[in-house]
Amino acid sequence: MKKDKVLVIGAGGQIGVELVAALRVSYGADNVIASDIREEAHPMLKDRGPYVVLDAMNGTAIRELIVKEGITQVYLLAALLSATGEKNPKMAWDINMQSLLQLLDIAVQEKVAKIYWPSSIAVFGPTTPRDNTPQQTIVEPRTVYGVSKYAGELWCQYYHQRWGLDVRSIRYPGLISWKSAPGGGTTDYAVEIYHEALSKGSYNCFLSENTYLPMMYMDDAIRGTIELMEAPAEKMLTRMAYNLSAMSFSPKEIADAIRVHIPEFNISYAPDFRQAIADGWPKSIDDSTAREHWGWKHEFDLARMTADMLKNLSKK
Ligand code: AKB
Repeated sequence: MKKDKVLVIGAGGQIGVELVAALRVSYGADNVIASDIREEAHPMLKDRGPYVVLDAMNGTAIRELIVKEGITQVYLLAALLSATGEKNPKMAWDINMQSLLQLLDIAVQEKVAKIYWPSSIAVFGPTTPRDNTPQQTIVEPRTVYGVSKYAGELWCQYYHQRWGLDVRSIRYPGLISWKSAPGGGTTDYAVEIYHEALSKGSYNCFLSENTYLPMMYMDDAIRGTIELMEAPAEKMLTRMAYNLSAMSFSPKEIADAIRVHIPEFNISYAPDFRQAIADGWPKSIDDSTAREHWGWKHEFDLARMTADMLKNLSKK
């Protein structure tokens, strides 16, 4: 069993519930503290290890917990995503930035060994090359979420260069999972579609049929995140977030993949404000830098993920 003491902030979200479960296997249940602003723990976090009610904006409470528990690694997952962020840009900026900046300071002052903070493909914008978007390219995000993620990446790099802080990050594509629901993202359709295929046999998609976006199954995302965090520091040849890719598909293609299992499944399209967000993002991602630096490899493609999603959601 590894020796670290880990704190996950925002553990009740789509990534958090699965990340906590995976970390507890490696570090021991008692050595991974799940925390979230919600009083009531997510069912996947209940009675499976320590749970603390914690506001990601409350630096005093975070510092106290880190000192009291001797925390050596923090994963900061609390954030407002792209679609929610556009409804309240100032709030998205405050939550996404303030939570990061105060944690970076606490980590330096309290000598926390490692920090994880997620970035996103939302850092890219309409002026970025959209096919096989490289690790380093034109970056002019047009959503407040993307602006906060890119600014956050630069802050992480700055704290590493200035204070030697070991802070690591991934630019997640859309994440697809059956255990927990996403909230407030532009890529959320790719989770909703499986639920409605099973419950209604049809889905009305908020993106148009040929909108390609980079996506990843949650199993790959969790494994990749832990592999990044466990990689030796000398392999981290960039301290900006790593591009990570697994698959890229359109609503039409995911519907076709579902029809292999549910032939009568029907999809319709009613694009809303999220279409403009998707149109400014990459269609596919070049993640060769992560593959070269620390050996990233994805396992799930669209067909394998679809079979797994439908099997598990049907049981659920
Ligand atoms: C979103 O759609 O906002 C997120 C993301 C790509 O970061 N899933």
